[in-house]
Amino acid sequence: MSQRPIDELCAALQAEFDRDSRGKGISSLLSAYQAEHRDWDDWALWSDERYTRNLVSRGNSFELLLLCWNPGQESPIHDHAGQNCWMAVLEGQLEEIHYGEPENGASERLVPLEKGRAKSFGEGGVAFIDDSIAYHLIRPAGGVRAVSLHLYAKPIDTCKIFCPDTGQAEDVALGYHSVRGELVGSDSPEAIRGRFFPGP
Ligand code: CSS
Ligand code: FE2
Repeated sequence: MSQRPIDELCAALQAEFDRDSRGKGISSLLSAYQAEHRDWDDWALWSDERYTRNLVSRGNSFELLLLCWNPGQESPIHDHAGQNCWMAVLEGQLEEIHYGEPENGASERLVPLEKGRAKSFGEGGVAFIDDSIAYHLIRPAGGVRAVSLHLYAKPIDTCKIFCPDTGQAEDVALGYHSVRGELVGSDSPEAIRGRFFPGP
């Protein structure tokens, strides 16, 4: 049986991390996959409650997720737990807004997060971020739903989300809506309830 193109992509991503641990060629691999294949369509699932996180593959060096966004849904402002994050738009358009640390640094005073640049990524576009660049918020643009492929290296199980008005951070657990097309039951170990994850 021939391998699914998305699994061939995973093998190529693994080979790239083995070759260069910083993942220099990852963006090109994601972009080439987007241009040629639509097999991800089988595993795209939407929820009315919030954007969904659907696992494609997870190993020691990275996890690959399909995120499905309805118009009006958005991520909280978040960090990436010290890991690298690549985001490739498969369908639709996604807006990314950067946020920086509040200027008061370590002081107790509550100040709004500093808003940075906003940028839209269309089909085939690939964004990269890590915590040294910025925190960010992602949402679909143009009033239509969107699908994106997210690669975290290494996998991320928890991250911080930030209140834009006070800069206050909160730790959240990240869970999956589905794994390779199979919905995750709410009593499963993968179904960690968090803000990034559909509730009951
Ligand atoms: N980090 C968010 C998506 S925006 S990169 C998540 O994994 O749910
Ligand atoms: Fe993110």
